[in-house]
Amino acid sequence: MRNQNLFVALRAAFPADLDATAVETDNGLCYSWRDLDRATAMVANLLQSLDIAPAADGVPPRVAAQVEKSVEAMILYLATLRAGFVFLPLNTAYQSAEIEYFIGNATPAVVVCGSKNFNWVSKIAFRAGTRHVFTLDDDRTGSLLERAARHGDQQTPAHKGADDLAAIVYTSGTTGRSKGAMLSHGNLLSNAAVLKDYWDWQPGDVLIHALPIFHVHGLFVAIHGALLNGSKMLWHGKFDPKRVIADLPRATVFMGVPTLYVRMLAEPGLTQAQAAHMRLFISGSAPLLIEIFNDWRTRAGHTILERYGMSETIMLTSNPCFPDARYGNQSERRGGTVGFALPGVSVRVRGEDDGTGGQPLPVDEIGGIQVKGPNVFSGYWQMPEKTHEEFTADGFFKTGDVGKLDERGYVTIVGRSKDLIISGGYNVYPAEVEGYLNEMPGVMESAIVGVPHPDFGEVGVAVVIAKPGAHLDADRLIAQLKAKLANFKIPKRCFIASELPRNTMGKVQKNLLRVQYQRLFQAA
Ligand code: MCA
Ligand code: AMP
Repeated sequence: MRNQNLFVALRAAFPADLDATAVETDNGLCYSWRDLDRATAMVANLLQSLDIAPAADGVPPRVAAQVEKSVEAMILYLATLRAGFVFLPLNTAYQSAEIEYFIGNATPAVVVCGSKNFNWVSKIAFRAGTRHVFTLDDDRTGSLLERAARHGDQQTPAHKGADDLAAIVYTSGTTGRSKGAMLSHGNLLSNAAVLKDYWDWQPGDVLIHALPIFHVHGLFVAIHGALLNGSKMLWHGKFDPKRVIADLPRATVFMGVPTLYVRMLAEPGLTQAQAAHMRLFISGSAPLLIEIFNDWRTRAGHTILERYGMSETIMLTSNPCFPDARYGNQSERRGGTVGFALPGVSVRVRGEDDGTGGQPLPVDEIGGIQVKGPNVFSGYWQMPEKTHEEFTADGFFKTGDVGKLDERGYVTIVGRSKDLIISGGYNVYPAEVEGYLNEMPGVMESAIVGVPHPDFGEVGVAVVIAKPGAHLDADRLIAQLKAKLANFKIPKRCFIASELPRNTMGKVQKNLLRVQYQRLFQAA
Protein backbone atom coordinates (compact mmCIF):
# COMPACT_ATOMS: atom_id res chain seq x y z
CA MET A 1 0.00 0.00 0.00
CA ARG A 2 1.13 3.55 -0.80
CA ASN A 3 2.76 5.40 2.06
CA GLN A 4 0.25 8.09 3.09
CA ASN A 5 2.56 9.77 5.56
CA LEU A 6 1.91 13.52 5.18
CA PHE A 7 5.66 14.14 5.20
CA VAL A 8 6.07 12.02 2.07
CA ALA A 9 3.59 14.21 0.19
CA LEU A 10 5.25 17.41 1.41
CA ARG A 11 8.72 16.10 0.54
CA ALA A 12 7.54 15.07 -2.93
CA ALA A 13 6.55 18.69 -3.57
CA PHE A 14 10.05 20.03 -2.87
CA PRO A 15 11.40 21.67 -6.05
CA ALA A 16 13.95 19.85 -8.19
CA ASP A 17 16.60 22.38 -7.22
CA LEU A 18 17.18 21.37 -3.62
CA ASP A 19 19.72 24.14 -3.20
CA ALA A 20 17.12 26.84 -3.78
CA THR A 21 15.97 28.76 -0.70
CA ALA A 22 13.03 27.22 1.13
CA VAL A 23 12.93 29.56 4.12
CA GLU A 24 14.45 32.98 4.66
CA THR A 25 14.21 34.30 8.20
CA ASP A 26 13.83 37.87 9.43
CA ASN A 27 17.23 37.58 11.10
CA GLY A 28 19.02 36.87 7.86
CA LEU A 29 19.24 33.08 7.77
CA CYS A 30 18.51 31.02 4.66
CA TYR A 31 17.51 27.35 4.67
CA SER A 32 17.56 25.39 1.43
CA TRP A 33 15.18 22.57 0.62
CA ARG A 34 18.13 20.24 1.10
CA ASP A 35 18.64 21.69 4.60
CA LEU A 36 15.00 20.90 5.45
CA ASP A 37 15.36 17.39 4.09
CA ARG A 38 18.59 16.63 5.95
CA ALA A 39 17.57 18.25 9.21
CA THR A 40 14.20 16.48 9.34
CA ALA A 41 15.99 13.19 8.65
CA MET A 42 18.44 13.79 11.51
CA VAL A 43 15.75 14.70 14.02
CA ALA A 44 13.55 11.79 12.83
CA ASN A 45 16.51 9.43 13.27
CA LEU A 46 17.04 10.79 16.78
CA LEU A 47 13.37 10.24 17.67
CA GLN A 48 13.44 6.71 16.29
CA SER A 49 16.64 5.91 18.20
CA LEU A 50 15.10 6.71 21.58
CA ASP A 51 14.34 3.95 24.00
CA ILE A 52 10.53 4.07 23.99
CA ALA A 53 8.42 1.11 25.00
CA PRO A 54 5.77 0.26 22.38
CA ALA A 55 2.29 1.21 23.61
CA ALA A 56 -0.17 -1.59 24.29
CA ASP A 57 -2.86 0.26 22.31
CA GLY A 58 -0.59 0.66 19.29
CA VAL A 59 -0.81 4.49 19.31
CA PRO A 60 2.54 5.90 18.21
CA PRO A 61 4.58 7.93 20.70
CA ARG A 62 3.61 11.57 21.14
CA VAL A 63 6.11 14.43 20.89
CA ALA A 64 4.93 17.47 22.87
CA ALA A 65 6.60 20.78 21.98
CA GLN A 66 6.38 24.07 23.83
CA VAL A 67 9.02 26.07 22.02
CA GLU A 68 9.46 29.56 20.61
CA LYS A 69 8.86 29.97 16.90
CA SER A 70 11.88 29.01 14.80
CA VAL A 71 12.61 27.12 11.60
CA GLU A 72 14.04 24.36 13.83
CA ALA A 73 10.68 24.14 15.60
CA MET A 74 9.05 23.59 12.21
CA ILE A 75 11.72 20.98 11.46
CA LEU A 76 10.81 19.21 14.71
CA TYR A 77 7.17 19.06 13.56
CA LEU A 78 8.11 17.69 10.13
CA ALA A 79 10.58 15.23 11.67
CA THR A 80 7.87 13.96 14.00
CA LEU A 81 5.67 13.18 10.99
CA ARG A 82 8.64 11.66 9.20
CA ALA A 83 9.41 9.38 12.14
CA GLY A 84 5.77 8.32 12.34
CA PHE A 85 5.30 9.86 15.78
CA VAL A 86 2.42 12.15 16.79
CA PHE A 87 2.96 15.91 17.21
CA LEU A 88 1.44 17.84 20.08
CA PRO A 89 1.97 21.60 19.73
CA LEU A 90 1.64 23.75 22.85
CA ASN A 91 1.18 27.52 23.07
CA THR A 92 4.28 29.15 24.56
CA ALA A 93 2.03 31.23 26.83
CA TYR A 94 0.82 28.16 28.74
CA GLN A 95 1.84 28.09 32.40
CA SER A 96 2.65 25.13 34.63
CA ALA A 97 -0.92 24.05 35.51
CA GLU A 98 -1.86 24.06 31.84
CA ILE A 99 1.29 22.16 30.78
CA GLU A 100 0.79 19.66 33.61
CA TYR A 101 -2.67 18.89 32.27
CA PHE A 102 -1.60 18.44 28.64
CA ILE A 103 1.39 16.26 29.48
CA GLY A 104 -0.61 14.22 31.98
CA ASN A 105 -3.41 13.74 29.48
CA ALA A 106 -1.39 12.97 26.34
CA THR A 107 1.48 11.12 28.11
CA PRO A 108 4.07 12.07 25.49
CA ALA A 109 7.19 9.94 25.17
CA VAL A 110 9.17 13.05 24.26
CA VAL A 111 8.83 16.62 25.49
CA VAL A 112 10.70 19.54 23.91
CA CYS A 113 10.76 22.90 25.69
CA GLY A 114 12.72 26.14 25.80
CA SER A 115 15.89 25.96 27.89
CA LYS A 116 14.62 28.67 30.26
CA ASN A 117 11.65 26.42 31.13
CA PHE A 118 13.58 23.15 31.36
CA ASN A 119 13.55 22.96 35.15
CA TRP A 120 9.82 23.13 35.66
CA VAL A 121 8.72 21.46 32.41
CA SER A 122 11.05 18.49 32.87
CA LYS A 123 9.80 18.03 36.44
CA ILE A 124 6.23 17.84 35.18
CA ALA A 125 7.23 15.53 32.33
CA PHE A 126 9.28 13.12 34.44
CA ARG A 127 6.45 12.94 37.00
CA ALA A 128 4.06 12.00 34.18
CA GLY A 129 6.39 9.21 33.03
CA THR A 130 8.05 10.97 30.07
CA ARG A 131 11.64 9.83 29.82
CA HIS A 132 13.00 12.09 27.12
CA VAL A 133 13.01 15.85 27.62
CA PHE A 134 14.98 18.02 25.20
CA THR A 135 15.48 21.74 24.87
CA LEU A 136 15.15 23.86 21.75
CA ASP A 137 15.61 27.63 21.62
CA ASP A 138 14.94 30.07 18.80
CA ASP A 139 18.68 30.68 18.23
CA ARG A 140 19.45 27.18 16.89
CA THR A 141 20.64 25.90 20.25
CA GLY A 142 19.39 23.23 22.62
CA SER A 143 19.91 19.56 23.40
CA LEU A 144 17.51 18.43 20.65
CA LEU A 145 19.80 19.75 17.92
CA GLU A 146 22.96 18.66 19.73
CA ARG A 147 21.68 15.11 19.90
CA ALA A 148 20.24 15.14 16.35
CA ALA A 149 23.63 16.26 15.00
CA ARG A 150 24.99 12.82 15.92
CA HIS A 151 22.51 11.09 13.60
CA GLY A 152 22.60 10.47 9.87
CA ASP A 153 20.92 12.74 7.35
CA GLN A 154 19.21 9.94 5.44
CA GLN A 155 15.97 8.44 6.68
CA THR A 156 13.07 6.50 5.19
CA PRO A 157 9.77 8.08 6.27
CA ALA A 158 7.65 5.79 8.45
CA HIS A 159 4.90 4.00 6.61
CA LYS A 160 1.47 5.45 7.43
CA GLY A 161 -2.12 4.94 6.36
CA ALA A 162 -4.49 7.88 5.86
CA ASP A 163 -6.25 7.17 9.16
CA ASP A 164 -3.09 7.02 11.23
CA LEU A 165 -2.74 9.69 13.87
CA ALA A 166 -0.43 12.60 12.96
CA ALA A 167 -1.18 15.29 15.55
CA ILE A 168 -3.18 16.02 18.67
CA VAL A 169 -4.31 19.63 18.96
CA TYR A 170 -5.78 20.65 22.28
CA THR A 171 -8.82 22.90 22.30
CA SER A 172 -10.35 24.17 25.50
CA GLY A 173 -13.80 23.03 26.49
CA THR A 174 -16.90 24.96 27.47
CA THR A 175 -17.04 22.78 30.54
CA GLY A 176 -14.22 20.87 32.16
CA ARG A 177 -10.77 20.44 30.74
CA SER A 178 -9.26 20.80 27.29
CA LYS A 179 -9.87 18.13 24.71
CA GLY A 180 -7.21 16.79 22.35
CA ALA A 181 -8.49 16.76 18.77
CA MET A 182 -6.95 13.76 16.98
CA LEU A 183 -5.95 14.61 13.41
CA SER A 184 -4.76 11.96 10.99
CA HIS A 185 -2.27 12.13 8.12
CA GLY A 186 -5.30 11.87 5.80
CA ASN A 187 -7.15 14.75 7.51
CA LEU A 188 -4.16 17.05 7.14
CA LEU A 189 -3.13 16.05 3.63
CA SER A 190 -6.63 16.10 2.13
CA ASN A 191 -7.20 19.62 3.48
CA ALA A 192 -3.82 20.88 2.30
CA ALA A 193 -4.40 19.43 -1.17
CA VAL A 194 -7.85 21.05 -1.46
CA LEU A 195 -6.48 24.43 -0.36
CA LYS A 196 -3.59 24.24 -2.83
CA ASP A 197 -6.15 24.08 -5.58
CA TYR A 198 -8.79 26.39 -4.11
CA TRP A 199 -6.38 29.17 -3.30
CA ASP A 200 -4.68 28.64 -6.66
CA TRP A 201 -1.14 28.25 -5.34
CA GLN A 202 1.15 28.93 -8.27
CA PRO A 203 4.81 28.38 -9.16
CA GLY A 204 6.75 31.32 -7.78
CA ASP A 205 4.37 32.03 -4.90
CA VAL A 206 6.15 33.27 -1.77
CA LEU A 207 4.44 33.14 1.64
CA ILE A 208 5.02 35.60 4.46
CA HIS A 209 4.78 33.42 7.57
CA ALA A 210 4.11 35.66 10.59
CA LEU A 211 1.78 33.51 12.72
CA PRO A 212 2.65 31.38 15.73
CA ILE A 213 3.27 27.72 14.87
CA PHE A 214 1.52 26.08 17.82
CA HIS A 215 -2.00 26.36 16.36
CA VAL A 216 -3.71 25.13 13.23
CA HIS A 217 -3.48 28.39 11.29
CA GLY A 218 0.30 28.87 11.39
CA LEU A 219 1.32 25.21 11.75
CA PHE A 220 -0.92 23.48 9.23
CA VAL A 221 -2.64 25.95 6.92
CA ALA A 222 0.38 28.17 6.33
CA ILE A 223 3.25 25.66 6.45
CA HIS A 224 1.50 22.89 4.50
CA GLY A 225 0.33 25.47 1.96
CA ALA A 226 3.84 26.65 1.21
CA LEU A 227 5.54 23.25 1.36
CA LEU A 228 2.96 21.46 -0.79
CA ASN A 229 3.54 24.10 -3.43
CA GLY A 230 7.34 24.03 -3.10
CA SER A 231 7.05 27.72 -2.19
CA LYS A 232 9.57 29.82 -0.33
CA MET A 233 8.59 31.24 3.05
CA LEU A 234 9.66 34.61 4.43
CA TRP A 235 9.77 33.62 8.07
CA HIS A 236 8.90 36.17 10.76
CA GLY A 237 9.74 35.01 14.28
CA LYS A 238 7.20 37.42 15.72
CA PHE A 239 4.52 39.48 14.00
CA ASP A 240 5.68 43.06 13.46
CA PRO A 241 3.40 45.05 11.12
CA LYS A 242 6.24 47.22 9.79
CA ARG A 243 8.39 44.23 8.90
CA VAL A 244 5.55 42.41 7.19
CA ILE A 245 4.74 45.52 5.13
CA ALA A 246 8.42 45.83 4.21
CA ASP A 247 8.36 42.25 2.88
CA LEU A 248 5.22 42.64 0.74
CA PRO A 249 7.12 43.50 -2.48
CA ARG A 250 9.00 40.17 -2.21
CA ALA A 251 5.97 38.01 -1.47
CA THR A 252 2.66 36.91 -2.98
CA VAL A 253 0.65 35.30 -0.17
CA PHE A 254 -0.06 36.39 3.41
CA MET A 255 -2.17 34.69 6.07
CA GLY A 256 -3.28 36.40 9.23
CA VAL A 257 -5.85 36.66 11.97
CA PRO A 258 -7.90 39.91 11.86
CA THR A 259 -5.72 41.58 14.54
CA LEU A 260 -2.75 41.42 12.17
CA TYR A 261 -4.73 43.28 9.49
CA VAL A 262 -5.88 45.86 12.06
CA ARG A 263 -2.28 46.51 13.11
CA MET A 264 -1.02 46.78 9.52
CA LEU A 265 -3.79 49.23 8.66
CA ALA A 266 -2.45 51.47 11.44
CA GLU A 267 0.86 51.76 9.55
CA PRO A 268 1.31 54.61 7.03
CA GLY A 269 3.65 52.33 5.06
CA LEU A 270 0.71 50.20 3.93
CA THR A 271 -0.06 51.44 0.41
CA GLN A 272 -1.35 49.98 -2.83
CA ALA A 273 2.10 50.40 -4.35
CA GLN A 274 3.70 48.47 -1.49
CA ALA A 275 1.17 45.62 -1.87
CA ALA A 276 1.17 45.59 -5.68
CA HIS A 277 3.25 42.40 -5.97
CA MET A 278 0.93 40.44 -3.65
CA ARG A 279 -1.55 37.92 -5.04
CA LEU A 280 -3.58 36.88 -2.00
CA PHE A 281 -4.35 38.07 1.52
CA ILE A 282 -6.14 35.45 3.62
CA SER A 283 -7.84 36.01 6.98
CA GLY A 284 -9.30 33.56 9.46
CA SER A 285 -9.47 32.22 13.04
CA ALA A 286 -11.81 35.05 14.11
CA PRO A 287 -14.47 37.24 12.49
CA LEU A 288 -13.10 39.91 10.16
CA LEU A 289 -15.05 43.13 10.61
CA ILE A 290 -16.51 44.52 7.40
CA GLU A 291 -14.78 47.87 8.08
CA ILE A 292 -11.39 46.15 8.06
CA PHE A 293 -12.32 44.25 4.88
CA ASN A 294 -13.31 47.56 3.20
CA ASP A 295 -10.35 49.56 4.54
CA TRP A 296 -7.95 46.91 3.27
CA ARG A 297 -9.46 47.15 -0.21
CA THR A 298 -8.87 50.89 -0.24
CA ARG A 299 -5.49 50.99 1.42
CA ALA A 300 -3.82 47.85 0.00
CA GLY A 301 -5.85 47.49 -3.18
CA HIS A 302 -6.71 43.84 -2.41
CA THR A 303 -9.85 42.03 -1.36
CA ILE A 304 -9.12 39.87 1.66
CA LEU A 305 -10.17 36.25 1.26
CA GLU A 306 -11.84 35.15 4.50
CA ARG A 307 -12.06 31.49 5.39
CA TYR A 308 -13.32 29.50 8.38
CA GLY A 309 -11.95 26.50 10.23
CA MET A 310 -11.43 24.78 13.53
CA SER A 311 -8.76 22.72 15.25
CA GLU A 312 -11.05 19.70 14.91
CA THR A 313 -11.58 20.12 11.19
CA ILE A 314 -8.77 22.28 9.81
CA MET A 315 -10.30 24.41 7.02
CA LEU A 316 -14.02 24.13 6.27
CA THR A 317 -15.13 27.01 4.09
CA SER A 318 -13.46 29.70 2.05
CA ASN A 319 -14.35 32.64 -0.07
CA PRO A 320 -13.36 31.97 -3.66
CA CYS A 321 -10.09 32.93 -5.27
CA PHE A 322 -11.98 33.57 -8.51
CA PRO A 323 -15.69 34.10 -9.16
CA ASP A 324 -17.49 30.77 -9.60
CA ALA A 325 -18.42 30.29 -13.29
CA ARG A 326 -21.94 29.32 -12.23
CA TYR A 327 -22.64 32.64 -10.58
CA GLY A 328 -20.37 35.09 -12.38
CA ASN A 329 -19.67 38.18 -10.36
CA GLN A 330 -22.26 37.10 -7.86
CA SER A 331 -19.67 34.83 -6.34
CA GLU A 332 -16.85 37.17 -5.46
CA ARG A 333 -15.11 37.37 -2.08
CA ARG A 334 -17.80 38.66 0.21
CA GLY A 335 -16.95 40.60 3.33
CA GLY A 336 -18.83 39.37 6.39
CA THR A 337 -19.09 35.84 5.01
CA VAL A 338 -16.69 32.92 5.24
CA GLY A 339 -17.43 31.76 1.72
CA PHE A 340 -18.40 28.34 0.41
CA ALA A 341 -17.90 24.83 1.77
CA LEU A 342 -14.54 23.64 0.44
CA PRO A 343 -14.66 20.87 -2.18
CA GLY A 344 -15.37 17.55 -0.45
CA VAL A 345 -16.64 19.26 2.72
CA SER A 346 -20.36 19.18 3.55
CA VAL A 347 -21.68 22.10 5.57
CA ARG A 348 -25.28 22.25 6.80
CA VAL A 349 -27.27 24.38 9.20
CA ARG A 350 -29.60 22.69 11.67
CA GLY A 351 -32.18 23.78 14.21
CA GLU A 352 -32.12 23.24 17.97
CA ASP A 353 -30.54 19.85 18.73
CA ASP A 354 -33.41 17.65 19.90
CA GLY A 355 -31.23 14.58 20.17
CA THR A 356 -31.48 13.84 16.44
CA GLY A 357 -28.89 16.44 15.46
CA GLY A 358 -31.55 19.09 14.76
CA GLN A 359 -34.03 19.66 11.95
CA PRO A 360 -32.90 20.93 8.52
CA LEU A 361 -33.41 24.68 8.13
CA PRO A 362 -34.34 26.63 5.00
CA VAL A 363 -31.87 28.91 3.24
CA ASP A 364 -30.94 32.06 5.22
CA GLU A 365 -32.25 30.71 8.53
CA ILE A 366 -29.90 30.79 11.47
CA GLY A 367 -28.92 27.57 13.23
CA GLY A 368 -26.06 25.33 14.32
CA ILE A 369 -23.33 24.72 11.72
CA GLN A 370 -22.54 21.03 11.20
CA VAL A 371 -19.80 19.63 8.98
CA LYS A 372 -18.54 16.39 7.47
CA GLY A 373 -15.57 15.60 5.26
CA PRO A 374 -12.17 13.91 4.94
CA ASN A 375 -10.69 16.79 6.93
CA VAL A 376 -12.82 16.21 10.03
CA PHE A 377 -11.03 14.69 13.02
CA SER A 378 -11.79 11.21 14.31
CA GLY A 379 -12.44 12.21 17.92
CA TYR A 380 -11.06 13.60 21.14
CA TRP A 381 -8.08 11.86 22.68
CA GLN A 382 -9.33 9.39 25.28
CA MET A 383 -12.76 11.06 25.50
CA PRO A 384 -15.16 8.74 23.66
CA GLU A 385 -18.25 10.18 25.37
CA LYS A 386 -17.31 13.76 24.45
CA THR A 387 -16.64 12.63 20.88
CA HIS A 388 -20.03 10.89 20.75
CA GLU A 389 -21.80 14.04 22.00
CA GLU A 390 -20.23 16.24 19.34
CA PHE A 391 -21.23 14.11 16.35
CA THR A 392 -24.73 13.55 14.97
CA ALA A 393 -25.99 10.03 14.25
CA ASP A 394 -25.27 10.56 10.54
CA GLY A 395 -21.66 11.54 11.19
CA PHE A 396 -21.74 15.36 11.10
CA PHE A 397 -19.57 17.26 13.60
CA LYS A 398 -21.39 19.96 15.54
CA THR A 399 -19.07 22.96 15.35
CA GLY A 400 -20.75 25.02 18.08
CA ASP A 401 -20.78 27.94 15.63
CA VAL A 402 -24.08 29.52 14.71
CA GLY A 403 -24.72 30.76 11.20
CA LYS A 404 -26.63 30.56 7.96
CA LEU A 405 -26.26 29.49 4.35
CA ASP A 406 -27.61 31.60 1.50
CA GLU A 407 -29.06 30.23 -1.73
CA ARG A 408 -25.66 30.29 -3.44
CA GLY A 409 -23.97 28.51 -0.59
CA TYR A 410 -22.17 31.39 1.14
CA VAL A 411 -21.79 30.66 4.84
CA THR A 412 -22.15 33.51 7.32
CA ILE A 413 -21.22 33.00 10.95
CA VAL A 414 -23.41 35.07 13.25
CA GLY A 415 -22.37 33.78 16.66
CA ARG A 416 -21.49 30.77 18.76
CA SER A 417 -23.57 28.42 20.87
CA LYS A 418 -20.40 27.62 22.85
CA ASP A 419 -19.42 30.12 25.54
CA LEU A 420 -16.17 31.13 23.88
CA ILE A 421 -14.25 34.38 23.45
CA ILE A 422 -11.88 34.70 20.47
CA SER A 423 -9.24 37.25 21.32
CA GLY A 424 -6.66 38.14 18.70
CA GLY A 425 -7.27 34.70 17.16
CA TYR A 426 -6.78 32.78 20.41
CA ASN A 427 -9.68 30.96 22.04
CA VAL A 428 -10.53 31.71 25.63
CA TYR A 429 -13.16 29.65 27.39
CA PRO A 430 -14.77 31.73 30.16
CA ALA A 431 -15.62 28.57 32.13
CA GLU A 432 -11.92 27.76 32.52
CA VAL A 433 -10.95 31.25 33.73
CA GLU A 434 -14.03 31.54 35.98
CA GLY A 435 -13.02 28.22 37.55
CA TYR A 436 -9.68 29.71 38.61
CA LEU A 437 -11.29 32.96 39.81
CA ASN A 438 -13.92 31.12 41.85
CA GLU A 439 -11.22 29.25 43.75
CA MET A 440 -9.50 32.44 44.91
CA PRO A 441 -9.93 33.45 48.56
CA GLY A 442 -12.90 35.75 49.12
CA VAL A 443 -14.49 35.06 45.72
CA MET A 444 -18.06 33.80 45.79
CA GLU A 445 -18.62 33.65 42.05
CA SER A 446 -17.62 35.26 38.78
CA ALA A 447 -18.70 35.69 35.19
CA ILE A 448 -16.50 36.47 32.20
CA VAL A 449 -17.92 37.88 29.00
CA GLY A 450 -16.42 38.87 25.67
CA VAL A 451 -16.74 42.49 24.59
CA PRO A 452 -15.60 44.26 21.40
CA HIS A 453 -12.00 45.47 21.34
CA PRO A 454 -10.41 47.53 18.55
CA ASP A 455 -7.15 45.54 18.46
CA PHE A 456 -8.01 41.99 19.57
CA GLY A 457 -11.56 41.98 18.13
CA GLU A 458 -12.93 40.68 21.38
CA VAL A 459 -11.51 40.51 24.92
CA GLY A 460 -12.70 39.10 28.23
CA VAL A 461 -14.11 41.23 31.03
CA ALA A 462 -14.58 39.67 34.48
CA VAL A 463 -17.35 40.51 36.93
CA VAL A 464 -16.61 39.12 40.39
CA ILE A 465 -18.80 38.82 43.47
CA ALA A 466 -17.16 38.73 46.92
CA LYS A 467 -18.10 36.34 49.71
CA PRO A 468 -19.98 38.11 52.53
CA GLY A 469 -17.49 40.15 54.57
CA ALA A 470 -14.63 39.64 52.12
CA HIS A 471 -12.82 42.55 50.49
CA LEU A 472 -11.63 41.95 46.94
CA ASP A 473 -9.12 43.93 44.94
CA ALA A 474 -9.60 43.67 41.17
CA ASP A 475 -5.91 44.27 40.34
CA ARG A 476 -4.84 41.58 42.78
CA LEU A 477 -7.24 39.08 41.26
CA ILE A 478 -5.80 39.80 37.82
CA ALA A 479 -2.24 39.43 39.15
CA GLN A 480 -3.15 36.10 40.74
CA LEU A 481 -4.70 34.86 37.51
CA LYS A 482 -1.57 35.87 35.58
CA ALA A 483 0.46 33.53 37.75
CA LYS A 484 -1.72 30.60 36.77
CA LEU A 485 -2.94 31.02 33.21
CA ALA A 486 -1.64 31.87 29.74
CA ASN A 487 -1.54 35.66 29.34
CA PHE A 488 -4.05 35.88 26.48
CA LYS A 489 -6.71 34.27 28.74
CA ILE A 490 -6.45 37.01 31.37
CA PRO A 491 -9.49 39.33 31.37
CA LYS A 492 -8.47 42.80 30.24
CA ARG A 493 -10.65 44.36 32.97
CA CYS A 494 -12.11 43.10 36.23
CA PHE A 495 -15.05 44.61 38.12
CA ILE A 496 -16.19 43.78 41.63
CA ALA A 497 -20.01 43.82 41.77
CA SER A 498 -22.62 43.02 44.37
CA GLU A 499 -24.53 40.50 42.26
CA LEU A 500 -24.76 38.92 38.83
CA PRO A 501 -27.91 39.33 36.73
CA ARG A 502 -29.90 36.08 36.65
CA ASN A 503 -32.98 34.82 34.87
CA THR A 504 -35.92 33.16 36.64
CA MET A 505 -34.12 29.80 36.38
CA GLY A 506 -31.17 31.28 38.28
CA LYS A 507 -28.86 31.20 35.24
CA VAL A 508 -26.41 34.11 34.89
CA GLN A 509 -27.55 36.40 32.06
CA LYS A 510 -24.23 36.96 30.31
CA ASN A 511 -26.04 38.74 27.49
CA LEU A 512 -26.90 41.57 29.91
CA LEU A 513 -23.29 41.84 31.07
CA ARG A 514 -22.15 41.96 27.44
CA VAL A 515 -24.50 44.88 26.79
CA GLN A 516 -23.39 46.62 29.99
CA TYR A 517 -19.71 46.49 29.04
CA GLN A 518 -19.88 46.59 25.24
CA ARG A 519 -18.47 50.12 24.97
CA LEU A 520 -15.71 49.65 27.52
CA PHE A 521 -12.91 49.68 24.95
CA GLN A 522 -14.58 51.80 22.31
CA ALA A 523 -12.37 54.84 22.75
CA ALA A 524 -9.19 52.81 23.40
C1 MCA B 1 -1.22 38.91 23.31
N1 MCA B 1 -2.00 39.39 24.29
C2 MCA B 1 -3.25 39.07 24.06
C3 MCA B 1 -3.24 38.36 22.86
N2 MCA B 1 -1.96 38.28 22.42
N3 MCA B 1 -4.39 39.33 24.73
C4 MCA B 1 -5.52 38.87 24.22
N4 MCA B 1 -5.57 38.18 23.08
C5 MCA B 1 -4.45 37.91 22.38
N5 MCA B 1 -4.49 37.22 21.23
C6 MCA B 1 -1.62 40.20 25.45
C7 MCA B 1 -0.47 39.67 26.22
O1 MCA B 1 -0.97 38.87 27.24
C8 MCA B 1 0.16 40.94 26.77
O2 MCA B 1 -0.55 41.32 27.90
C9 MCA B 1 -0.11 41.94 25.69
O3 MCA B 1 -1.25 41.46 24.95
C10 MCA B 1 1.03 42.08 24.71
O4 MCA B 1 1.55 40.81 24.44
P1 MCA B 1 2.45 40.50 23.20
O5 MCA B 1 2.98 39.15 23.34
O6 MCA B 1 3.41 41.62 22.95
O7 MCA B 1 1.39 40.52 22.04
P2 MCA B 1 1.72 40.32 20.57
O8 MCA B 1 2.98 39.60 20.38
O9 MCA B 1 1.59 41.64 19.90
O10 MCA B 1 0.57 39.29 20.11
C11 MCA B 1 -0.57 39.70 19.52
C12 MCA B 1 -0.82 38.79 18.31
C13 MCA B 1 -0.90 37.34 18.82
C14 MCA B 1 0.31 38.93 17.30
C15 MCA B 1 -2.12 39.21 17.68
O11 MCA B 1 -1.94 37.22 19.74
C16 MCA B 1 -1.08 36.35 17.73
O12 MCA B 1 -0.13 35.95 17.07
N6 MCA B 1 -2.31 35.88 17.47
C17 MCA B 1 -2.57 34.88 16.45
C18 MCA B 1 -3.19 33.68 17.08
C19 MCA B 1 -3.38 32.53 16.08
O13 MCA B 1 -2.47 32.19 15.32
N7 MCA B 1 -4.53 31.92 16.10
C20 MCA B 1 -4.88 30.83 15.20
C21 MCA B 1 -5.52 29.71 16.00
P3 MCA B 1 0.21 41.77 29.23
O14 MCA B 1 1.07 42.91 28.82
O15 MCA B 1 -0.89 42.12 30.17
O16 MCA B 1 0.97 40.54 29.65
S1 MCA B 1 -6.02 28.38 14.90
C22 MCA B 1 -7.71 28.69 14.72
O17 MCA B 1 -8.24 29.53 15.34
C23 MCA B 1 -8.55 28.01 13.69
C24 MCA B 1 -8.24 26.63 13.38
C25 MCA B 1 -8.54 28.82 12.41
O18 MCA B 1 -9.62 29.00 11.85
O19 MCA B 1 -7.45 29.26 12.03
P1 AMP C 1 -10.02 26.79 17.36
O1 AMP C 1 -10.69 26.10 18.48
O2 AMP C 1 -8.82 27.58 17.77
O3 AMP C 1 -9.77 25.85 16.29
O4 AMP C 1 -11.05 27.89 16.86
C1 AMP C 1 -12.10 27.55 16.01
C2 AMP C 1 -13.16 28.61 16.06
O5 AMP C 1 -12.67 29.83 15.52
C3 AMP C 1 -14.35 28.28 15.21
O6 AMP C 1 -15.22 27.36 15.81
C4 AMP C 1 -14.96 29.64 14.99
O7 AMP C 1 -15.76 29.99 16.10
C5 AMP C 1 -13.74 30.54 14.95
N1 AMP C 1 -13.39 30.97 13.59
C6 AMP C 1 -12.44 30.50 12.77
N2 AMP C 1 -12.42 31.18 11.61
C7 AMP C 1 -13.39 32.12 11.69
C8 AMP C 1 -13.88 33.14 10.84
N3 AMP C 1 -13.33 33.38 9.64
N4 AMP C 1 -14.91 33.90 11.27
C9 AMP C 1 -15.47 33.69 12.48
N5 AMP C 1 -15.05 32.75 13.34
C10 AMP C 1 -14.03 31.98 12.96
